[in-house]
Amino acid sequence: MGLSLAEKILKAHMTDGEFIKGTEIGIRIDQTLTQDATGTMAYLEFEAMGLPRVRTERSVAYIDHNTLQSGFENADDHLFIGSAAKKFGVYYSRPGNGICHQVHLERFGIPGKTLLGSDSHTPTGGGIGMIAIGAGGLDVAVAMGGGAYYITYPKIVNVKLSGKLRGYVSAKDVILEVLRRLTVKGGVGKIIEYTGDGVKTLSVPERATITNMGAELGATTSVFPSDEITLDFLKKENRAEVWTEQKADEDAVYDETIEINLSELVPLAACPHSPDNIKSADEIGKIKINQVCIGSCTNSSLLDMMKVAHILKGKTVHPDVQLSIAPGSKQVLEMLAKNGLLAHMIDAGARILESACGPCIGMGQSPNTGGVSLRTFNRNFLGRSGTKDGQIYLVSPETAALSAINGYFSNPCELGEMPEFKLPDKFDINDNMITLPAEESADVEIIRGPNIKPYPKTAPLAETISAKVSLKVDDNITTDHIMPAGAKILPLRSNIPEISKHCFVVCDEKFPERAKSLGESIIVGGVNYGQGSSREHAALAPLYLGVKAVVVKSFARIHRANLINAGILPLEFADEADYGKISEGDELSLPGIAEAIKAGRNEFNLVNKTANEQYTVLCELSDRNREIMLAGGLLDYTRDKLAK
Ligand code: MIC
Ligand code: SF4
Repeated sequence: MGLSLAEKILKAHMTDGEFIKGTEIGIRIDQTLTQDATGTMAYLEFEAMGLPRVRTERSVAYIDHNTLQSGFENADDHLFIGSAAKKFGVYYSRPGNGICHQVHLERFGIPGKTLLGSDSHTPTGGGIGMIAIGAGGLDVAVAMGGGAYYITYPKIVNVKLSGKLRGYVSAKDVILEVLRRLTVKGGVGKIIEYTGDGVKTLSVPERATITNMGAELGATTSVFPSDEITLDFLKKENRAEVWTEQKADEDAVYDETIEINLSELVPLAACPHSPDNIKSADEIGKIKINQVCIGSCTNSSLLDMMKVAHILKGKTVHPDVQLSIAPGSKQVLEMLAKNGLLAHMIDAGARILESACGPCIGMGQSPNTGGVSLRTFNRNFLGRSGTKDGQIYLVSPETAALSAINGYFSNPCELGEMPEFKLPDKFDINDNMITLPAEESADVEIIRGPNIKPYPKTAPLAETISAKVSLKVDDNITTDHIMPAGAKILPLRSNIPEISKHCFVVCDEKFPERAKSLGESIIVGGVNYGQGSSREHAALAPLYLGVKAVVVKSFARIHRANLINAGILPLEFADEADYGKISEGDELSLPGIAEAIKAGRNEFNLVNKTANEQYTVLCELSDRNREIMLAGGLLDYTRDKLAK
C-alpha cells in the first residue's frame, strides 16, 4: 500500500512509536524556528534544561511580532533573544528582516525536512514540501535540545486540486474554500495534503498561503509536493542545492478526499468573527469599509505585492478608507523598492509599514469603533485587532486592494482580464540581517532585562484535585480569548506574573483576580477549546493563576499539548450534556486522580459537590504524557530525565 507524502516524511523521521493511526509517534526535528513573542520563554526553557548548544540541523530565532516597542520591554526581549541565540547556536533574524514564516521559506526551508516552530503558522513551510508544525515554546525548546516531537499519527486528507484559478481569484480563496467546507475544527488530528493536476498551476508563494492558513482548520499541518516549481523558487533564492523531489506514492491511500476545481472558485471572505464564517464577495455585497490592511505571513510575498501594486497603480485610496501595507520580508520590500512597485503603493496613499506582523496581532492599526476592516490576514477572532467591536473580514490581496480604492467591499473579478504576474528570475539576496551564532558559547553572556521573569512554579500532580470552577466559557474559545495579544499585552510575554493579569479578560474581566483568590481552580469550556495560536502563555498564565484542570467538550491540538506541558490536566466530557450541568462557582473534585493516571486509566470520575452529581471525564494520555503530567509538566520531566 502506497504512502502519502506526509507519511513518507513522517516515517523517515520517526524515532518512537509505531506507524499506526491514532497512536503517538515521536519524530526527529531537523529545524526549529521561534519568534519573539514566544521566543523569550522558549530560550528561558532551553536554558533551564542546561544544554550548552542546540542539536538541530538549523535553528532560527526571528524578531517580528513585538516590534512596536512602546516601552523598554520589547527591546529588552530582543537583546535577550539575540544573546541567547548567539550562545546556544541559533541563527538570529534581526527586527526589520521580516516575518518568520516568510523569511524561513525564502532562506532556510528545505523540502523533505521537518520544522517545528513556536508559532501556529509554521505550516507555511509545507508550501515547499516540508512537514512544518506549530507547537508551544517548551516543545520547541526540547526539539532544540535534540528531543523528539510527539504527535498523534494523524489522518491524511487529500485535497485534490484540478483546473486553474481564474483571473483575480487567488490562492487565499482556495484556503477560504477549504475552511468553508471543513470549518475551524475540521482539521484537528489531520494533515492536509494537496495533490492533483491543479498543484502545478500554483507557485510556491501561493502554495505557502494555503498551507499557512491551514492552521485555521486546526490541522497538524498542510503539505504540497516539492516539484519543478519548488526547484524554480529555490533557484531564485540561490538555494537550488537543497531541493529534492517530494511526492506521494502513485498508489497512496488517503483517509479522506476533497476535490476542488480551481477554475470554479470565486473571491471569498471570512466574515466576523471566525475564519470559517465564509461568504462569497457577491453574497457580502458592496458594504462600506473603513480600513484595509495588506500583509501578514499569509499574504505578503512578492507575488502578492505585485498584484496589489498593479491594482493601486495610478489610483488613490478612497477618502473614507485607511490602507496599510506590510511587505513580508526585507527581501520583498527591497525588491519592491528597486523595481519601482513600491512607488505605486506610496503614490496611491498606502501607509507602508515595516516587514513584521504588525496589525495582524493588534500591534497598531486597530480599526475605529465598529469599523469594517478588510485584511489579508488569517485570523479575525473577536478583539484580536485591538478594537473590541471591529468587524474584520479576511480576504485576498486582490479583493483588499480594489476595495481600498472603491471604499466598499469589491469583487476583484470586476477588473476583468488579469495580466500575467511573473516573478523575477532571481530574487535579491542579502542575508546581512541574519546574525550567525558564536563559535564559542562560553564567550557569550545572556542579556536579561528587568521584565524577564522565570518560568512559573510547578508541582507534581496532586493525589486529589478539589477546586471551584473559576470560569465557564462557550464553544470555540481561542487563545486570543484566553491570553489576548495586542500592543498593550504582548510586551509582557516574558513576564508571566504580569501577563496573567490579562488572562481571559475578553470573556470576564474579573477572572484573573477571582482565580488568584481561589488559590486553585478548574475551567469549564465547550468544543474546540484553545483554537488558534501556539502561545504557551495560554497555559502558563492559568498555571500561574492556580488552574489545575480544564474540562471541555473538545480541545484544539496545540493548546491541549501546551496544557499537558504546563502540568494542567486536559479533560473531556464523556457525555457533552454534562457541560450544561456545571455552573461557575461549583465545587468539583477528581478523587485519586494521580493514582488513576499512574495506573494507566483514561476515564475518571468528576464529582460535582455543589450539585451532588458525578460525571465521567476522559483524558487519553500516552505513557510519556502520563509521566509528564505526574512530574508537573514537561520542564520538570525533561530536567528529571536529563539528570538521570
Ligand atoms: C498569532 O498569529 O496568533 C501569533 C501571534 O503568531 C501566535 C503566536 C503568539 O501568540 O505568539 C501563533 O500563531 O502561534
Ligand atoms: Fe505574525 Fe500574524 Fe503570522 Fe501570527 S499570523 S505569525 S501574528 S503575521
